[in-house]
Amino acid sequence: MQILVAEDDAVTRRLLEAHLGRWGFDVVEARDGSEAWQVMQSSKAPRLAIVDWMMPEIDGLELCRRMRSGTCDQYTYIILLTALTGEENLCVGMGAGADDYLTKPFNVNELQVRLRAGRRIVELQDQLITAREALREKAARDPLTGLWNHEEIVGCLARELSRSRRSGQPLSVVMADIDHFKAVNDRYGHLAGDVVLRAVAQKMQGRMRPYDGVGRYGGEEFLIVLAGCSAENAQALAERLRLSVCREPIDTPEGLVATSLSLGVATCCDTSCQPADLIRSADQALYRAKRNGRNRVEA
Ligand code: GH3
Ligand code: MG
Ligand code: MG
Ligand code: MG
Ligand code: MG
Repeated sequence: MQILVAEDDAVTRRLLEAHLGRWGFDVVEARDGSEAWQVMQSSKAPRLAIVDWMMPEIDGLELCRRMRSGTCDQYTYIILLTALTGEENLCVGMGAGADDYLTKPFNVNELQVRLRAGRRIVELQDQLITAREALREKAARDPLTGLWNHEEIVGCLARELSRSRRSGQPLSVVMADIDHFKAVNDRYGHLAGDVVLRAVAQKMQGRMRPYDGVGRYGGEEFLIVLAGCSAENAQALAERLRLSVCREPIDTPEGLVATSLSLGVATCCDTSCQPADLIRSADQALYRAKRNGRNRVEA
């Protein structure tokens, strides 16, 4: 684990570095507060810090305040290490944002156990962040297909649309609907229907670029958001999707199920275009594809 040592006194700094190196820490040294603040502004800043109070320019207190001002990406556990003793100084130091306070000359064993406590807190926080990210990801997915759920894909469309407005890049969407899916359920049962849904979703996902958004818009309807994709390219992609689904039947426990998709394509054509406009146009194109015989692409 990386640790920042912010200390203007070379002797103390070398002493600290020797101990920390022995305890397995990867030491990042700063010879004053400004250097320390530069280190802390990087996205890979150390999560533990030993900070001296009295340093030229930016002192330890000011460094603590800046580190707690909300501009750093992650939380860093700070041990303030200072020759200033007494309860009053301790209150000022911890009031500025330090997590712990140690006076010089410091006891090596005490520093080691206090660092261990800091490390526990940093590790616990990392576990919480990982768990929260996993929950957020899970909440954004459709449980049956693993695609983005309705809210997420509509949110993705809104974000990509405002991005494309700023960049002037085109944006296309595809609305895809499985043909006669009710009949699949009626004939093979809902479990086989679910297998078909998952297989179609997998085929779609497999054909997308990593930055395309694919979501389950509703029951057997899928919305695809294609950032930077022209009308022509979106139609070609929709056609490839159509072919990949209708070319081979889907293997289910109830037997092979022939499946096809109807697809509607819409492309953003002016800066006033809203997410709802694009969805409406894609829906209308999809409706034409159904009316014109299904298993086809319309724009
Ligand atoms: P069309 O070609 O006009 O789209 O006909 P369709 O039968 O596909 O369309 P319709 O809207 O009449 O029926 C959609 C069916 O999709 C009805 C519904 O039971 C089924 N469905 C929706 N969600 C699921 C699901 O999660 N699992 C299964 N097995 N079926 C679903
Ligand atoms: Mg000093
Ligand atoms: Mg439908
Ligand atoms: Mg359908
Ligand atoms: Mg229908």
